Amino acid sequence: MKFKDSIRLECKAGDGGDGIASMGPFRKSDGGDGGVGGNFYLRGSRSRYDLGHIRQDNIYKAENGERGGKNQLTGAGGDHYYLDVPLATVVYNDLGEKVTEVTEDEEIVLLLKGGRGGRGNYSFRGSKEYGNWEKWTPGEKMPVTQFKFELELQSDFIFIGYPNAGKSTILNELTNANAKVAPYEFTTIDPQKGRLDDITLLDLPGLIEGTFEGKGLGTGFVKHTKRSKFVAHFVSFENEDMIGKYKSMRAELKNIDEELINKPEIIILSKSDEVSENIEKDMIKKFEKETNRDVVSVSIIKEDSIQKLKKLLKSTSK
Ligand SMILES: Nc1nc2c(ncn2[C@@H]2O[C@H](COP(=O)(O)OP(=O)(O)OP(=O)(O)O)[C@@H](O)[C@H]2O)c(=O)[nH]1
Ligand SMILES: [Mg+2]
Repeated sequence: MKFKDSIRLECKAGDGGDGIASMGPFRKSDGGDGGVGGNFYLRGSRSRYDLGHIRQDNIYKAENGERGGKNQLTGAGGDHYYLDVPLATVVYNDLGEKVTEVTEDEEIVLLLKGGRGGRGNYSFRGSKEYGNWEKWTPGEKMPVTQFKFELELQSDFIFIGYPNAGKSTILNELTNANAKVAPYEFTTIDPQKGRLDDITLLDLPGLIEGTFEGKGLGTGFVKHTKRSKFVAHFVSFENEDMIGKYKSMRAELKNIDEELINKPEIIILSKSDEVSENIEKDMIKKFEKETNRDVVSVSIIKEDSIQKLKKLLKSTSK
């Protein structure tokens, strides 16, 4: 299924129930008020991956309030509607103005308030209108409202690097994720999420020179980098000039979105099994000197390197 990070949706809160006119014993008005309509809520769900579970051809509705009853009975309130959304979901109205956002698991945000119930004839007692026993008012009718939902994935680390650097392999190794891995470029088309204890990792499609101009898979993923705290920058030992590759990726990131190079970054030198240990150690030193950042090397076949990487992710995100 295609990753869905943007949808248009029609939502509606429940209508208020009508009040009623009713004549009780001794010709006394006893018609109850209508019930209040259900509210429309959004509920944050950490386990939702995208907006794909929401059908756009549906109008999502909260339940209407019921009519009032005889004997001064107020109608039942309509049930609220809770629409589960992934994190973070940002909601815009049809003028493009931001209405609200949902950023926390289980967070409940009111999107549309249910309609007020109408008045039954009993409620007019004591007023001039009481004489007119037929007096009642309708419940408040709620409109269908158009929204745009935009998903902006939240994460602690985003995985960034050239295609084929081993990003998805490492994501799968560290987390419960099951991202596709293959020995060719642009295997990952959509962002892939995984959790390492309480740390969220987000594996992004590989980037190349010119991505900012639409080459490769383009920059559609950029909105999913905004809410990440750190960059995990992958450079594979398969490259002859690793520092050069690193620098051109940084230049590319700057073109894509200036904010990307201002985020705190750790550097992961991947596929360390491709070189000797001496080359590996030298390269770590070179990168540390050049960048002044935390640098680790990693190989999928070296368990101790995976443990080291885990440690670095945890200490960085603290
Ligand atoms: N030798 C070696 N190969 C690896 C290692 N990690 C991953 N690979 C291989 O490298 C290839 C690419 O791995 P992916 O995890 O798909 O790379 P990616 O960075 O996610 O690639 P894109 O999704 O295309 O950006 C696969 O054939 C992996 O099996 C490693 O530590 N050592
Ligand atoms: Mg991948």
